Amino acid sequence: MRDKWRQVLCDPASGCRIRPGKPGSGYTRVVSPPARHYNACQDPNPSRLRLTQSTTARFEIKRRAYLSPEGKLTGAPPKIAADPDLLIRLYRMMVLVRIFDSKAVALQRTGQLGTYASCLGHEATHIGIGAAMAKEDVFFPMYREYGTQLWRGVHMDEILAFWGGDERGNAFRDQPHDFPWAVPIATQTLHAAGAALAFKLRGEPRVAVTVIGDGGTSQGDFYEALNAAGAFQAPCVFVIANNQWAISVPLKMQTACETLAQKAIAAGIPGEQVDGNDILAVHTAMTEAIARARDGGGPSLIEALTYRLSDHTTADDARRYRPSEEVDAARKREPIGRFKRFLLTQGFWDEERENALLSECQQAVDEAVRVYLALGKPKLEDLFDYTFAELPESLRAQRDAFIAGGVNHG
Ligand SMILES: Cc1ncc(C[n+]2csc(CCOP(=O)(O)OP(=O)(O)O)c2C)c(N)n1
Ligand SMILES: [Mg+2]
Repeated sequence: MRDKWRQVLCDPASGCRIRPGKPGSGYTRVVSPPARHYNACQDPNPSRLRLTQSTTARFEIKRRAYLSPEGKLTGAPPKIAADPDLLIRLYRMMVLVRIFDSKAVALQRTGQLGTYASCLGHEATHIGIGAAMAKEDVFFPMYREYGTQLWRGVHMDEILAFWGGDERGNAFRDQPHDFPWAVPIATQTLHAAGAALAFKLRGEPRVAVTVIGDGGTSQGDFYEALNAAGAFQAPCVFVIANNQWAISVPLKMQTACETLAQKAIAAGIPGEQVDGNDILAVHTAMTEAIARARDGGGPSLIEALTYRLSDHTTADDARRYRPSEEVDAARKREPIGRFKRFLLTQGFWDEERENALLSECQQAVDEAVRVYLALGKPKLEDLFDYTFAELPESLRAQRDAFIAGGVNHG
């Protein structure tokens, strides 16, 4: 067989390009990957023989940021920057969450709460997500997105009850459609994709929003959820809260990918990175993605770049594996300080209002703690009753035995 353009011969058995060698020596193989040359040999259309390899698609990942770590606008402001009422509501919630978070850690340290997963440093990501959602949308959290949840109407005493080991904390009294916390990593992404498909099939204009960590993106469930949402064009927004660590595993050991947002490419859905410490960026990216999903434009993936300023949970000591210089550098980019500086320079905020806010938040947190501590002991059967709408027959006996042996527990 003869490749007329390159004037080389092709070995039909191996598919390799070959060139005549010295007389009498037979053919000498030309160094050429067989797979690449195979196409040329098999192609019945000689005019395409030049294209042994071509580019079928190209991708790029965009990164969005509006506020520098100093709180200055880095370019044209997004729409939300002209809405001072909303900006102040966002700021107030960020401050409340931070005060709540530090109180929850203190409760655990004094034996009044179980293990607790802090959200220190994630405030812009979490609240930016919540504020972009409509009430009728459904949120599928992992285990530290209190900012999203509080914005959506979950109560601080419910969060404390959950981390106090009380199932009543999972039954949100003012947000009954949102899903409870999902500690098994990545499972919530499958729930979100499934619910989104249900919204689509029922013709409901609702969007499922879910959050996963950087470590969670290595789980098979995550890829399955992305793929299914893409295949069904389900109204689902996936957010990766990339806080750079999965307990003690740093991002560079988690993946060879340059970005986590590019994981969207294999699912055929849009993916972008945002500065997760810039609430203007998170809110704007989320608003666009949610609107697209609601209008039938399908799912998307947003990677929010942030940093876990705390230990993984109160059961962890990050000083054992994380350089303090890295944490110090991350603290300079944290979300609340930069947003406050922005509000101050815009004339939307002042120190008098700040002081009033701090004492209001402290009072609200103290009241939530009072409600939590007054909740009383949960019932043993809550473990079953808050998990199943209808208990499967096989578990009924277990439930009865558990109650009967109750004196030996808790
Ligand atoms: C399926 C599963 N495997 C392992 C764990 C143990 N585990 C709990 S948190 C965690 C790390 C998660 O890291 P990441 O997804 O980055 O979220 P982050 O905690 O940093 O917000 C692991 C491995 C788990 N909960 N579920
Ligand atoms: Mg992480």
